[in-house]
Amino acid sequence: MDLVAEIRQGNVRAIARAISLIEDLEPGAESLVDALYPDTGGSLVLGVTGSPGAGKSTLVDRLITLERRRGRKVAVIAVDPSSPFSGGAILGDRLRMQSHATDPGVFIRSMASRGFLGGVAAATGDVIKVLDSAGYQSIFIETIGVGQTEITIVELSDIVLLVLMPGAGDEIQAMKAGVMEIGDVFVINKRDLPGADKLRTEVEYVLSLKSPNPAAGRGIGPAGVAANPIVMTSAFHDEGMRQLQEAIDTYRTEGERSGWLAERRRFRLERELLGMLNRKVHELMDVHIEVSKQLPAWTDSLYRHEARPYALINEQIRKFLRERRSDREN
Ligand SMILES: Nc1nc2c(ncn2[C@@H]2O[C@H](COP(=O)(O)OP(=O)(O)OP(=O)(O)O)[C@@H](O)[C@H]2O)c(=O)[nH]1
Ligand SMILES: [Mg+2]
Repeated sequence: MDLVAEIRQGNVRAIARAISLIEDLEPGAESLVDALYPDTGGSLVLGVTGSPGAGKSTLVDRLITLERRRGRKVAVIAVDPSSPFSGGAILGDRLRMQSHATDPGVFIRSMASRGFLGGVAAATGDVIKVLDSAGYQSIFIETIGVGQTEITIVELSDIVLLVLMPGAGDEIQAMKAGVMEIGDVFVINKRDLPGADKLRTEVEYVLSLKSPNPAAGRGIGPAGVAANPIVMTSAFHDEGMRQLQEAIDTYRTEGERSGWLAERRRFRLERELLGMLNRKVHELMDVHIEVSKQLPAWTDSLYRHEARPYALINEQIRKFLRERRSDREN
C-alpha cells in the first residue's frame, strides 16, 4: 500500500516515516503533503506556549487524558526540546506524557528547532497536515515562547494556550514582547504555589491594555466568550483541568458558530503560504546566484567601497532574471 493511503488509515509507522521525510527535506515530501492536503481540516490545533518550566507538558498530559475520555485521538508535537532554557526536556516531556505511551490513540513526537534547513515552522506546519489527515482530532503543539520562531509556530494553531506560573520573578515582564499578544486562553498553572492570585491580577491588567488586532484574529475572542479567559490550574495536582477543557471547548464552539475560527484559519493559511513563498524564492535565488558563495566577495567590495549596496543587489537580481529568461527560451 502506498504511504498516502497508510497515513489516511492512521498507520503510525507511515506517519513517522512521513515526518522524517519532511524533517529531512526529502524530494518526495512536498508531493506527499499535497496529496494529503484534501483530507486535512478536521483537527483542532492547540498551541501550548509559555515560560520554561511553567508546566506545559504536565498540562498537555492531563488534557490528553480528558480528550481520550471523549474518544478523541490526540497528537502532540513538542518543539525545541533542545532549548538551553529547558535543558534536556525531550526526556522530560516524554516522561511526563508517559502514561499515554502505550495508548494507540496518542501520538507524541519531539522536533528539534535547530539544525535543519527548511525551518522548524515550515516543518511543523507540514507535520500538522500529516497528523490532521491521519485523523488526530486534537493536535497539541508545545513550544517555549521565547523567540520569533516559536511565535511563528504558535501561529499555526487554532487556539493558543499561554501558560504562566507564579513565583518566577516578574513573570509577565520576562515574557518577550509579542508573546502576550498571541494567547487566546490564559492558563495560570501552579495555582497551589504562592503568588497565583497576584499573577492573575497582573495578567488581567496587561490584558486590559492589549490592543486588539482584528486582522490577525488576535486579542479578540469569538463573539459570546470573554475575549481572553483566564483559567487557574494545578496540573500537577489535576486541579482546574475541567475548567480549562471547558474554556477551550467554548472558544471552539463559539469560534465555529461566529466564524471566528474560520477567520483564524484563513489567517493561518495566509501566513503559511507567505512563508512557503519566501522560502522558495530564497532557495531559487540561492541556487542560481549562489548567494552563500558570493557573499564574501560582495562584502569585500562593499567594505572597500568599490561597490554600492543597492546597485550591487539590484544588478544581481537583474542577472538572475536574465538567466532565468534565457533558461526558459532555450
Ligand atoms: N507545584 C506545582 N508544580 C507543577 C505543576 N505543574 C507542573 N509542575 C512541575 O513543574 C515542573 C515543570 O513541569 P513541565 O510540565 O515539564 O513544564 P514545561 O513547561 O513543559 O517545561 P519545559 O518544557 O521544560 O519548558 C515539573 O517538575 C512539574 O512536576 C503544578 O500545578 N504545581
Ligand atoms: Mg515541556
